[in-house]
Amino acid sequence: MATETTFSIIKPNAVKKNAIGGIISLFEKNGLKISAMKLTKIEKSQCETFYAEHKERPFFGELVSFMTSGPVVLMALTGENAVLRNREIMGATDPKKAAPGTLRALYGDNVGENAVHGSDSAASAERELKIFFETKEFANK
Ligand code: 3AN
Repeated sequence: MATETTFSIIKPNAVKKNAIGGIISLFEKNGLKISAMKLTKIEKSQCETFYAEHKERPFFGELVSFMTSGPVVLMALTGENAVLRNREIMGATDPKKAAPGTLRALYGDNVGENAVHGSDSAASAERELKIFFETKEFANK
């Protein structure tokens, strides 16, 4: 399996409840390396670009307003099979359906405020990393 890099966001609800350390710790324990990271607030227009595929969904406005409501942590995660591994660590979108011990079960509040985002494919990861990070050279040693 090749080493790859995926994109992750620690969402505003998780930052607010002091869960940054707990979340990063679980990534590291599961073999993913933080290869880029920033704590910032996302601009509305950038957030709309990021979630463009959900533009027609009824929750789009709510999603953008939540994601821009407070600081988030943007990360590149690098490791073997990183896209899939990150999805497994996060658990199902709805925290009520997420397996015990996954990030969304541990820190999610509801389907919108579900603590973390993770790219759903290698192509999405590439697109999303490009939106938030200038470099393509993520440290993976
Ligand atoms: P995932 O993030 O697991 O790939 P998607 O792609 O179905 O899940 O959802 C994209 C984003 O939209 C997620 N961050 C999630 O929080 C939000 N979302 C999904 N369904 C709802 C909903 N019914 N109400 C509010 N937000 C939602």
